[in-house]
This record gives sequence, C-alpha cells and structure tokens, in this order.
Amino acid sequence: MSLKIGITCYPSVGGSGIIATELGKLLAEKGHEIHFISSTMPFRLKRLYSNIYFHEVEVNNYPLFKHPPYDLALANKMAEVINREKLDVMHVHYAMPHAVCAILAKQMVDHDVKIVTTLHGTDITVLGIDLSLKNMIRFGIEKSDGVTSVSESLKHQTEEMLHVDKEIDVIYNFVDEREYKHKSVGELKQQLKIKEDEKVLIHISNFRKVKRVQDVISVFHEVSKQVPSKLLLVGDGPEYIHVRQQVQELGIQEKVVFLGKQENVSELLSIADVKLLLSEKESFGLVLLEAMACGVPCIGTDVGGIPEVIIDGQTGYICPVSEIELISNRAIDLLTNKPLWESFSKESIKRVNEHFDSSKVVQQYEEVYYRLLKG
Ligand code: GMT
Repeated sequence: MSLKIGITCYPSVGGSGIIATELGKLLAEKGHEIHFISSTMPFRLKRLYSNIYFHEVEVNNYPLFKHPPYDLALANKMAEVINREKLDVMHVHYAMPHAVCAILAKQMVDHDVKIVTTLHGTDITVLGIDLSLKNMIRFGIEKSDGVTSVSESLKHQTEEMLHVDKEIDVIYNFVDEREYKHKSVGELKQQLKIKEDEKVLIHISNFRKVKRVQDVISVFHEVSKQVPSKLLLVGDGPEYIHVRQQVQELGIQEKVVFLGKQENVSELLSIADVKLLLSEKESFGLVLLEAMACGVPCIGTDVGGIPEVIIDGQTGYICPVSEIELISNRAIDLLTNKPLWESFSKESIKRVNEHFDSSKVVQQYEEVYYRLLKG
C-alpha cells in the first residue's frame, strides 16, 4: 500500500537534512507520495519528481513580535497539508521544534495522522542539556506515535538524559550508493595542486566546536612531518576563522586546502586516503559512511555512535578524543602500509553494503509507518 508522507527537516546542509531528503526521494521511488514541509527547499531536492511536493513555510514579520513565529507558522502549514492531502504519516527530523510542531498540528486537524520523530543528536546531546528545553523535548518524544534514533548510543543517551517513557527504534543512517562510490576523477588532484605521490587526508564538517577541527589540524601537522601529504578541509562554520589562524601559526598554509562548502563530496572523497572525524560529540557521523562507501578508511573518536560505524582495526581506527599523538600514529600507519590500507578500504565498502544499505534502511522506516498505521 503506498502512503502519503509529510517530511519536515532542517533543509540546510547537514546530515539530518541529507537523510530526510534522501529518504523522501527513495520513498518516492517506491511509489509513496512525499510532501516536504520546511522553510526552504531541501538542497538535495533539485530536480523535478512527479510524486514529491514542496510546501514552503512562510513567516510574516509583524513589527509587534520581537521574533518571527516560525514554529507556529510551521505547525499551521503542517496542519494545512495534513488536512488537504490527507497525509498518513508526518515524519519529522528533530524533536525540537519539529515534533512539537507536528503534535500541535495533529490537534488542529480532524484527519488521523501518525507522527514519526527521528532523533539525530544535537536535539538530545546539546539541547537536551538545556534545562529550559528538556521538558519540551521529552514531551515531543513521548507524544510522537513512533520515535527512531540514528544510533544505539543516541537511543541510550536519550533514555538516560530525558528519562523518556517511549519505545525507540534504532534505524541507522545510509548513503545513496549510486552517488557515494569511488569515482575516477581524472585531473582533480592536479587541479588542487596535490602531487601524485602525496597522500590526502580529508575532514568534512560544519566547523562547530564539537567537531574539534583544531585537533584535525594538529594531527595533520604531525602526519605531514613524516608523510608527504595534503589536508582537504570541506565545510564552513563558527570555528573556521580559528582553524585558519592555527594553520597560519603552524606555517602549513601550503599543505592545507580550504574548500569551503562543497556539493560534489564523493569526488573529493575519491582522491582521499584517510578521513578524520575527531568530534567530542557525534550521534552517528554520516560523513564517515560517505567516506567508507568511497573506500576511504576513517579515523574517529570513541564517542556517541562513531564506534557503531567504524570497526576499530578493521575498517579504520577509533581513538580517544584529543589523543593527538595516538591518532597521528594511526594515520601514519595507514598511509605508509599499502596492504593495510587496501584491506581497510575493502572492508569499509563491505561494511557499508552489509550494514547501512539504503534499501534496507528505507524498508525499516516503512515498517515503522505500517506498524503505527495498523495500530
Ligand atoms: O553534526 C552536526 O552538527 C549536524 C547534525 C545535523 O542536524 O545534521 O548532525 C547530526 O545528525 C547527523 C545525521 O543523523 C549525524 O550523522 C551527526 O552525527 C549528528 N551530529 C551530532 O550528533 C553532533
């Protein structure tokens, strides 16, 4: 039975927006009718799909209000779309504010719709710590009909921090295998002024403090003393300026390539030898999966869901946060031992195919929808 599904996410660049959009596209390919409801068109939703609709949330800026009431406008738009399109499911990504808006919308309509909330991390690990929001987040989770989490670690953290009385299904993130695979990218290394014999390390993030990009620079500094290499930095965010300063102070400007926000990440990953994600908080780490799918071994920290993605000593390495020396040594080992690198690269691709297969993940979400609709 095909369903009518509403999806709300933060449409800007970011793992949760990517997952929500890719999920919507794959569900549409399976014949479901998808209605995205958000402030702007999700950035991955570029071409026209006959069964995907976009409903823009418009917020009017009245001089009376200090802050434009986005959350209320969103709830209002959700109610309008649920009623008019007779949605079966409203799938929201993030408890705050999206689940709360969906609950409000559900009360505004006479049509029965099931609310599914997917927890991505920041809503729990950052906002959940804020006492003023804790009760609201718990409310959003408990009043949703179904709740999913992108890792076991995030599920446990949610239960521990918020004491929620709710069954949470763990459904891992996924990548579109048609896009994320090793590609022949011809002259790209040359274009980026990287010599053929130089190794390439890569970091991709939104440069928030939790990503510890400065540790990435410190590790690269150590690695580059022993291995001819370059570091590609993809993304932008609050720490960017400090990272640039650190690179300058270390005198490694010639070896670090700041690429800013990029869309063709699979091409950049195809010239990379090691991916570093050294965060202090990370519920999953979608960028790891993207790298692994392209055959790039990853080094990550032992926090959150990262150890559920990287298998230490098999697909990459897991190291304690801020252990620069250990992380550097691991990276040097990988970059200087060809058989080891080849084995990790092969195992990374295998792991993505076996555990994070997009068709299985989409099916898991469908099972949640059907289970709730059956009551
Ligand atoms: O990492 C971020 O700052 C962005 C955030 C988001 O909303 O996209 O990422 C969270 O959701 C991703 C998709 O499920 C996960 O892969 C990231 O690990 C998670 N980030 C954190 O937990 C810090």
